[in-house]
Amino acid sequence: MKENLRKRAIEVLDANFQEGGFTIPSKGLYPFQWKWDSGFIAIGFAHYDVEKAKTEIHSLLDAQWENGFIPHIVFHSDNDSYFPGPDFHQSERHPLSSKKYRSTGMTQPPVTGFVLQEMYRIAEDKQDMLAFVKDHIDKVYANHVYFYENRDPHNEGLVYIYHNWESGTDNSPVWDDIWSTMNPPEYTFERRDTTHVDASQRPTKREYDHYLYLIDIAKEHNYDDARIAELSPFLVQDPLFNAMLIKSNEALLELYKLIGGNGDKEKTLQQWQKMSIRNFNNKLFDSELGAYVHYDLRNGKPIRFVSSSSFSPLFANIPDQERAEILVKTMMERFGGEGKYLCASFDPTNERFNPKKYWRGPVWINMNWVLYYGLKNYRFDEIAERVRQDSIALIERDGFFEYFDCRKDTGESQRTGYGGNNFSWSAALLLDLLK
Ligand code: 2M8
Repeated sequence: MKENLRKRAIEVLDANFQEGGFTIPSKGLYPFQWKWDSGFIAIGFAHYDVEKAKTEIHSLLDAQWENGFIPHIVFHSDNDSYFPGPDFHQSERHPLSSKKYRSTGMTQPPVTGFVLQEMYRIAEDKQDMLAFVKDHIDKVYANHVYFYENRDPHNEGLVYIYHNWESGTDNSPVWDDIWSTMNPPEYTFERRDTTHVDASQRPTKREYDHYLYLIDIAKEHNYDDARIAELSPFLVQDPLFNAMLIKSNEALLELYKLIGGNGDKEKTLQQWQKMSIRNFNNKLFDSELGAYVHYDLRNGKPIRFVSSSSFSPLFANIPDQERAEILVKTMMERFGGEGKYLCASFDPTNERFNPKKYWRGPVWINMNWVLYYGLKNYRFDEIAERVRQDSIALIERDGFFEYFDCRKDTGESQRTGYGGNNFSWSAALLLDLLK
């Protein structure tokens, strides 16, 4: 059984690997390289094809801008099956953008640091992988410098995102109240996602108007970070995004120690860690909800909802043990009921929860992977094991889908894996969870 799943996961990943040396998340729906997908995919490859894992990360970092920024999509090829493509994003307006690749002018959660460490952990030939890490780590470090220098206007050690696509959790209900502060124009455009996936499982047309409008504002200012920080109606400190940054800081620190001779960078990383972890705990923990929440930097207030992002700080060792216990209690009470697979992407007890709609409720394997290791960090071994088993069970039930219905009894006659099929990170992270 396990062997069969493993074999199928490898088939999915290999079929999505492209000649240009990168892997698409899912055929048709997502035909380019995405930043955080790329990291999770490399972890999967590391289990059976180390060269592909290296190629994946190398090609992502090859698209880095001169200011250290790494874009959320690298448009390696012309492909009109995705909207919005490079002609809409026009990231070349930024003077320091890559001259080699077209890309978006927004980013995604900074996973690459901890991905390098995972690749090192998994690799059998440690020396060979350390040589790869040594050749690439400074680029990842430069990406963190970019974040701390350009995305942290109040020097809190907490970086902002200016677009919901930067969060990775695209249409989370967490953003609904921000959308209601905006009134974007009605754009005329041809959606491509809904030609690949049932529209009821994707964001609405009106939500897309908001997404496009935010890009237009950034474009108008040539993707200048300071102008965006001043003007974007969407400016959020996201617990998931910041937890990924903190986890990657920790990974870079440990890898630099292994490499040796990088005392200055180690010192800077330690300073960032101290400030980021302190302010993360002070600013983003909501003791009434018993969870970390997003902070709306534009409107100066917390966004008080519990989502799977609320638990991601466990992965980055951010809470102390006592707080970790509170978090897990919240997770089990709201998300962990008997009839449910862990872990829904949004609070199942909230009226905004939708078990079929993208980031408004379904289970995502990448988030489960983050939670699995997070729970292990604090010795919640039984719950961690449940997250692992649930991830495997969902893939066995539905296949290698993009997201899954968390209800054990859905009452549906139709399949309950949603979005894109043969989805790369579901396959890649299953390989890691299976061993
Ligand atoms: C989804 O996002 C893209 C935009 O970036 C889309 O809907 O077109 C998200 O799930 C995101 O987290 C993911 O990286 C991307 C590719 O898998 O798809």
